[in-house]
Amino acid sequence: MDELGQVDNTLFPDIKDPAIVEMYKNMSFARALDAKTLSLQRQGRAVTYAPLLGEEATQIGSAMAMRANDYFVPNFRQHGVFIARGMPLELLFLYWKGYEEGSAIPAEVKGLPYIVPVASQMPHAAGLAYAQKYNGSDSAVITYVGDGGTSEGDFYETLNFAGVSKIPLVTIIENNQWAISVPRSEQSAAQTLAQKGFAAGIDSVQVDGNDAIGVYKAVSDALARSKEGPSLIECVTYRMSMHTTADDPTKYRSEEEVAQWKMKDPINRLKLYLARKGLWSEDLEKGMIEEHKKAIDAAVEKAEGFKPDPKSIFEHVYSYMPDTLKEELEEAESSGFYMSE
Ligand SMILES: Cc1ncc(C[n+]2csc(CCOP(=O)(O)OP(=O)(O)O)c2C)c(N)n1
Repeated sequence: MDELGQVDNTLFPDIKDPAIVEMYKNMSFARALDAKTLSLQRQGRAVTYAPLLGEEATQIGSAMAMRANDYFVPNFRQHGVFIARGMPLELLFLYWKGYEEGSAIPAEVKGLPYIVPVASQMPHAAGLAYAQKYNGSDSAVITYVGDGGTSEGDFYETLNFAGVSKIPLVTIIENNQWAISVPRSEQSAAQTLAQKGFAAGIDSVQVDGNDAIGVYKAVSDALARSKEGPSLIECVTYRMSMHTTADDPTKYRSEEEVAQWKMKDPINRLKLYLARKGLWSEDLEKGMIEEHKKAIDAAVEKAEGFKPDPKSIFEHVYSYMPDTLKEELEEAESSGFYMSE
């Protein structure tokens, strides 16, 4: 799909109109949630946040291509994927408010929690994919990594293992052009990041990451052949906002660059496509915005009503509490650090 929302029908995937409208709604929802979380952080109501603005097509397009039994392994920016997979929204807010409870992903979402060390999620994803193959399951695993993450050892080791073991792993490089202040051009001398997969014997492709239908097509094709082995998909997109709320991109990138990418806005592009097909209207837009606001406000209220239990910092570290941790908990309790209501 080009920037005017015109498609190449010879490449069009098997996706029906209602699903494309759903895709548009999910992308708009991801953007609304993004704006809300950023504003909460600015008001001191969230600890930190990594915005996804501009990356909605890569995230929603890929998440909607997943089949019910597929798993995903995110890094720290895939809020859109969580949304499309039915994550209870208040858990997302809890995570960004700094509560571990936000990492308790419901089983039906089939996702691992956010992870902050760059690329360390990839070996986890490879392990999960290996387990699917070992158990003869039909499920595949999708993992996400940034352009910066493709410079890490974990990235190469995962791809090498995936290629040799022919595991059902789809690696999505969310190439948003910047790894904090390091541009893509200083990240790798490779002509594309997708070609890093070829060396590992992996079916690899580069797609326009601002084209939700194109991403959907690449990911559904990769999933359809996942039983035969892994795939790598480089989604070329752009981080329109800051890296995280601790970052100021005006210090290292030009306004012209941002303005150029704004013209390739993924949501606007899909809207143009829907309008061409008579699937978009002012009423649809208005109703959708209201629905989104209601859902987000309700989730914020729930998250802000959450009463943390200080004891929880001692739990969930191990499958059972070892004696050393029990001692620490007892000490904390007797010192008054931990007081139950
Ligand atoms: C192993 C490791 N090194 C450094 C960092 C600090 N760090 C956090 S995000 C980031 C840049 C990541 O860039 P990229 O992989 O392109 O992802 P993006 O932020 O663009 O989504 C760095 C260096 C970290 N979290 N983990």
